[in-house]
Amino acid sequence: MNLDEILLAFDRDLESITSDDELQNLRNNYLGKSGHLTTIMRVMRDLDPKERPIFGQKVNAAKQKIEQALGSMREKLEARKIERALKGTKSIDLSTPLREETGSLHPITIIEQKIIEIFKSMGFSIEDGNEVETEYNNFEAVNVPKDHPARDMQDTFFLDNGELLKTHTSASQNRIMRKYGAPCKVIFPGRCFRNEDVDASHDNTFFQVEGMMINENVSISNLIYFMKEMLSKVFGKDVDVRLRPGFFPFVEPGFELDCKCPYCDGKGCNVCKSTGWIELCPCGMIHPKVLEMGGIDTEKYQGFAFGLGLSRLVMMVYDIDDIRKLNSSDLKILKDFKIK
Ligand code: FA5
Repeated sequence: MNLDEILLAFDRDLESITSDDELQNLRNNYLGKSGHLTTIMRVMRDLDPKERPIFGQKVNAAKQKIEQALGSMREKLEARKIERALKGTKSIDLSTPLREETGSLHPITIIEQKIIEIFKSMGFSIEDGNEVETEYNNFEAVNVPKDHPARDMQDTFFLDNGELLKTHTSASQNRIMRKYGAPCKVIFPGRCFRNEDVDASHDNTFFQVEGMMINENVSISNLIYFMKEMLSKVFGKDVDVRLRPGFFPFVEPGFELDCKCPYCDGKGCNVCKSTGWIELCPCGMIHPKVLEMGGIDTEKYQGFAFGLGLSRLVMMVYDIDDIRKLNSSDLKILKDFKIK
């Protein structure tokens, strides 16, 4: 074939192309190593030297023409693919207003982050606890030996391997004492699990924030100071607290810390059930046995610990009437919470 015949044949072949593979074969047939244009270049050798440049230019022009035609065909094939994909789908209305639905933080996360920031600003370190724990850390290390009646206070999910889902954040106390030694100021938020009947204020999965301060001369007034600071910052106003005696094997003395209802300032409302006070978190001076098991010198150091019910605090902040809403996957409920 001469050059004109090659171009005519190419045009004819191009018309029948329907796929990317066919297009690639066509390219190889004309521009490939043994393609028509490559082959015809060999003719140059037999030409009169004067005619060679003219012939070379003609071959290059033909090559360009073929390249362009192959490019256009590639675009056509792409367009056909898109057309096929869109067939049967509804047409797109570009004038439809954009639906600006963005994700939001879970209310537990919002308050947890707030508490973390507040305690950080007061010099506390933040730690993460395990959700699967040893029986030792969850019970023995916090002075709840086997057969101690206090174990019944926290119905436990045991795992087949003898470990358990931690029933309280206190399960991390021993590990953290061993990590930090004394003195230390640490808070450790975490998810806890209890195998108990669920109702509006009890869930089998809930969050606590544990706090611990160990140093020389630490007393319960340090605890009162930090809790007042934290609550006043969470509620954005001065909040009073009070202590009542409470029993927990890991603290001595132990207390229940109540805060004056921030909604009615102690006058009585439906949040505080007309009592003016809200039971907020158990706390106390860490039992010397617990400190010893954590490797702390009890001659020199004392400490306080508290176990704040984070899920219950979140319910209070956002006026949520049922704790189970917090673990629900219903976005209609969860998206209503805005950052306070
Ligand atoms: C404890 O868990 C102790 N470890 C707290 C502690 C730490 C005391 C350090 C002293 C020193 P308690 O079982 O009371 O204590 O739980 C603490 C808080 O967790 C409760 O006040 C409550 O707010 C929350 N809580 C307990 N059980 C549930 C539950 N089933 N659902 C939701 N919140 C719960």
